[in-house]
Amino acid sequence: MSEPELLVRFTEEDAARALRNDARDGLTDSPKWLSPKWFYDATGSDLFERITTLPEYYQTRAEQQILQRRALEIAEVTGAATLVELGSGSSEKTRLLLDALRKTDTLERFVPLDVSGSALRAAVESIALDYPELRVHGVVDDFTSGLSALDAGAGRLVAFLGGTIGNLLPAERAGFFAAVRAALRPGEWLLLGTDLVKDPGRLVRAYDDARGVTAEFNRNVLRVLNRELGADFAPERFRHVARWNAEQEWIEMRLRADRPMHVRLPELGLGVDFAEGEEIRTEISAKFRHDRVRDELAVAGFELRHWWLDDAEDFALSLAVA
Ligand code: AVJ
Repeated sequence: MSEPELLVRFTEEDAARALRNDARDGLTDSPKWLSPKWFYDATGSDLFERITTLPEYYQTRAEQQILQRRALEIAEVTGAATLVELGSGSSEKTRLLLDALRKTDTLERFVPLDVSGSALRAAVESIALDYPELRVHGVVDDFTSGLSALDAGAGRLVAFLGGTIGNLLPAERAGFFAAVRAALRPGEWLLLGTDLVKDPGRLVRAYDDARGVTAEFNRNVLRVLNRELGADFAPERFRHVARWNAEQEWIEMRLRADRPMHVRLPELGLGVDFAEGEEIRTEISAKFRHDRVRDELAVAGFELRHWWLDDAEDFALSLAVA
């Protein structure tokens, strides 16, 4: 086994600066917003792992089912020498791909990229142990801001799983697809997981589960601001709201102040007022249809070659070529 490498392009200081900028921009805007990327401290990551096991949250299981069935076909079609995984999160799905690519015997390198250095370090160590024939090069970076880490290597397959693409606004999404395409050469591949438009009742329940895990996950972002910015949010005074936006075809998560409040963020020299019922938008999670995925990829210069669904047709895995 060769020692796994870890390249830090996004440091703790970068993260701290980005959080301060986001919190200042979002909490002084009208309506107020916060970026979903700040959900994922250790507690938030644990809460998300719990979400993926909830009966209402079908996405993770659906994507897993598709990957289980299609991983070998993906390996055969792409013949990838390098697997790049963006926002690498749960390594279980990654292992399905790695196992398949091991069978076809083309893979040389695995490049997981994630903003969380601690999560990535652990993932890189365990993958390197289990796949000793691979070179493992972890990259700590924010995939929304830089993709030049993709530069090295040939025969690349870029995987962006879990439906995380849905967290980007349409303009950000277009920028992201274009940046991935610009980093690739013709004939290289993108594997993309997208949640699909479906009955709004089911969608809302997936983001407002009976056990209240998603509500805690949502409120956790306020705890992150309290800890990192010395803010004095009272998270329990904010109600979790999940709403289907039919026009935009996305789920919105919000936090609604249950009374007028003044919140101090001393590290920003900022005080923020909330009216009773005022909301902070904390996440959008866009839901897709085949034609939108195909068209948005085409605009960026990708051709959609495969579109695979789970049995319930809840989730899609797309394989596109540059
Ligand atoms: C990890 C971004 C795919 O949007 O469904 C889960 C995050 N938010 N429950 C999603 C999330 C609320 C999740 N992604």
